[in-house]
Amino acid sequence: MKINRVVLRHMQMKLKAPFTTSFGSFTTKEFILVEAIDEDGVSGWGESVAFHSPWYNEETVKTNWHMLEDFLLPLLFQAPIAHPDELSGRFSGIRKNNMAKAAIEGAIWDLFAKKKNVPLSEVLGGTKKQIDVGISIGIQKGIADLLGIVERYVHEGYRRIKVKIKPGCDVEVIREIRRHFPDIPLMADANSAYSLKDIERLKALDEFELMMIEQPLAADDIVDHAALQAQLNTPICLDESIHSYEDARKAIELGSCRVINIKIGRVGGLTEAKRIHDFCQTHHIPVWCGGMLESGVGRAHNIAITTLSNFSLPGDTAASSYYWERDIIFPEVMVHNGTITVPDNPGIGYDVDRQQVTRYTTFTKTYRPSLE
Ligand code: OSB
Ligand code: MG
Repeated sequence: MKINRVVLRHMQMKLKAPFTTSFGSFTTKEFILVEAIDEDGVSGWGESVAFHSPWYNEETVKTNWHMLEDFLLPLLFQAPIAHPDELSGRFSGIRKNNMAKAAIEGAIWDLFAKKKNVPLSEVLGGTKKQIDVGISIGIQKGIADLLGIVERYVHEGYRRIKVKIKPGCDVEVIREIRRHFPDIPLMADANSAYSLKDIERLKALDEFELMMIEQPLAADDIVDHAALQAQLNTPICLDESIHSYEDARKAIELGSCRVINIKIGRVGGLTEAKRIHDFCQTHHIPVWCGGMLESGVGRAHNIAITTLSNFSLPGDTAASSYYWERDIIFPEVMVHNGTITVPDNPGIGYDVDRQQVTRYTTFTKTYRPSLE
């Protein structure tokens, strides 16, 4: 593949309802949409999952734009690409900035699959034709609101319910959900809100038979998580702590978790996501695909990677309509009885709706290989 140009678009999409975690509330999603166009005029699409502010990790929309403009796109333009797997090597001189790397790598994967005329899921080695999905519910004002929302999505058929917890908004909340829904597949995500000092509170969650507790301790930790996992019956799932294959290998070796949430952006792209998936499969660690409040483009990439066989637990890829009044892909992502039918069109398998893209674009810039 020879890339003729890359268009970066700064996007702003209003969420249907604010999404609240232990770090605060979102009302609008700001992100970078990446379009890579080859010499034949074929477009591949990617999405940066970095947020406006660095609460989830150290990256932001602005740092991603900077990394793409000043470092990653010049490396991309240096030479043609035979296979997207080459990009992780080409970018290896740039430390971290995984979400920026994944954004352009994702566009190249889509382009690669489109040139081969096969679905992205298939070029990644996925075989599932349908995937099971769950839903992630943000922190609500009161327990009554939360129970109402749980009821709604259980009724819609989502395959598991995830709720956000933080100190003071945990054991009682989970107890109440369990009282009303004794049998639903349920899990809790702490987004690093606890430390080992809270071990008794976390142990108190064991009685509710959660599928797992996601990222209870610090975002950069795998040592304390190992100590905690040794004391808990509930499996720990790591999210923020896993940035690479090497992180996954070390966490599994230490016993820091029994499940891993793979987010394509957090680990630097689909190539690394697949490596982690394969390693976890060999070591009997089930994985699932996390979410970052993506637009349809990011959602399509998540669906494609989830078709790999060790994505054996429902992920966070909800229907487009959970977050968006109107998505930027056509058709939008639909969930029926907790499953998504994997598209069988080439590449990401959904059409990007350029009219909607334009509507949500705040500014755009086109990059080309320099002429020497
Ligand atoms: O920790 O998984 C997380 C959203 C933003 C940042 C981090 C997380 C989340 C979610 C929602 O839980 C995932 C989604 O529905 O896209
Ligand atoms: Mg999480």
